[in-house]
Amino acid sequence: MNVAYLSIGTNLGEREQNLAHAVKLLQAHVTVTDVSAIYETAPVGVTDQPSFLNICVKLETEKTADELLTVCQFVEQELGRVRLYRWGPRSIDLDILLFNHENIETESLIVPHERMFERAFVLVPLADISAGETEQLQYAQQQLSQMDLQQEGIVKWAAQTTVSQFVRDVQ
Ligand code: GSY
Repeated sequence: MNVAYLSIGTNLGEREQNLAHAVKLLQAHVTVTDVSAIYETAPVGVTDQPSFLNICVKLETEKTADELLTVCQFVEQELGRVRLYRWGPRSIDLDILLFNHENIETESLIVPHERMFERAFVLVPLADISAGETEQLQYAQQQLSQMDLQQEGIVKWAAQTTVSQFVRDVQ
């Protein structure tokens, strides 16, 4: 059994619904065990765009990392992912952050995610669903402890719930 963590973000359309939909779609392919609180986060990269809602989820799966990437891309397509331009607004974005304790570098996938340790919008929700179980997660905690969340523009938007509560209104 593999354990993976994903970051999910959205800043177009019905943002909260987009997140719930994404988690519901993931459940058809993997076992989502934990979901973080929802955070409203200031855009990183191109800053002149709407604020994001971000979450992280923890999942268990027999799939390989490459197969999990295919699932993430499928979920993005199912939700009719719109991405206006690189680093710009998008309806939904799923990134694999961690896959077990592995370091993966292929043409299509880099794990741990290249920029995760410098992004508060990733590290804050990740801290809700992890507790330093691996060296990578300990490093994530350490990086987070050095960040000023007010300055990073991170605000809790909705409290953490169970996964089934999180997807309860999705048809
Ligand atoms: O990398 C994911 C898309 N993205 C985000 C995001 O999810 N949240 C915030 N706050 N800024 C972002 N910039 C990009 S690109």
